[in-house]
Amino acid sequence: MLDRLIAVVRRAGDMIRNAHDIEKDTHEKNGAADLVTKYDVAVQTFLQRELLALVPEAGFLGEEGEHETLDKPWVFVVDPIDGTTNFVRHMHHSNIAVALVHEGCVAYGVVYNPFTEEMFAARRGGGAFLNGHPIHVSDRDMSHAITMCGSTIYDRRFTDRSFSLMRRLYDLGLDFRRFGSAELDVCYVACGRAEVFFECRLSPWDYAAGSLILTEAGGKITRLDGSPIDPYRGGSVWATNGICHSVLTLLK
Ligand code: LIP
Repeated sequence: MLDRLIAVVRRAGDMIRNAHDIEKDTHEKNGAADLVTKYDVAVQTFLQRELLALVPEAGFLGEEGEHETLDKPWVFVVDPIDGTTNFVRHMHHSNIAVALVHEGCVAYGVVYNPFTEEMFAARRGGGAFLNGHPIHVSDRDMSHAITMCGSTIYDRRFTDRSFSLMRRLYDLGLDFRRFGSAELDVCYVACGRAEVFFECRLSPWDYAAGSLILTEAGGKITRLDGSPIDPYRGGSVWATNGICHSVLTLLK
């Protein structure tokens, strides 16, 4: 099944890599921080058709469009373009994220950046891979940690907390990065490029696929209060290499 999911996501990546006139038919959903392009819609339509052909009995929870009930045993949780603003501005740091969830537990995760052709993938219990090669989190402690952050631009109620956390983690660690794509941030922790990622509020499609890739790579992911994440309901995300996870207790 993982190989078949990868094949579908790779074809969707061709749609993004070949995109043109991106700014045309781009509009704001909830303000300038929440964009949707014609490619978000086209890629999600493609993914829904192809993924449900693989698992016809599954539900589908995608970023764009209506959200159906989640009472089916199998559910796809999909972000057709995670890092939409990066995509619109040709930053080439965006991805397609597909999670296949079984009874509320992520069973398969695929995160693909079509610009770098980096395919992160995992099956529960089967390890995590980047372009077919095993990946693992780093063993760096917090003093050597690079922290990636999200600024929760959709909801300015979290601005002060986001920047306060970022400053405290900067003081505890080595440096910080803000890349603009949560799923890739989580995968960068999984492959050891960084040690910590947090964001005060995300939608489930922004982290569901990456959450399995990270845990299969030896990392840990929870809410900022330490509670478990939910692949169906959004909230905060605290993703680490495991060694740095306990820093959370210093951030209360
Ligand atoms: C993005 C996330 C990012 C967050 C942005 C945005 P989108 O997802 O991946 O971490 O900070 O505000 O939500 O909307 O580009 O798919």
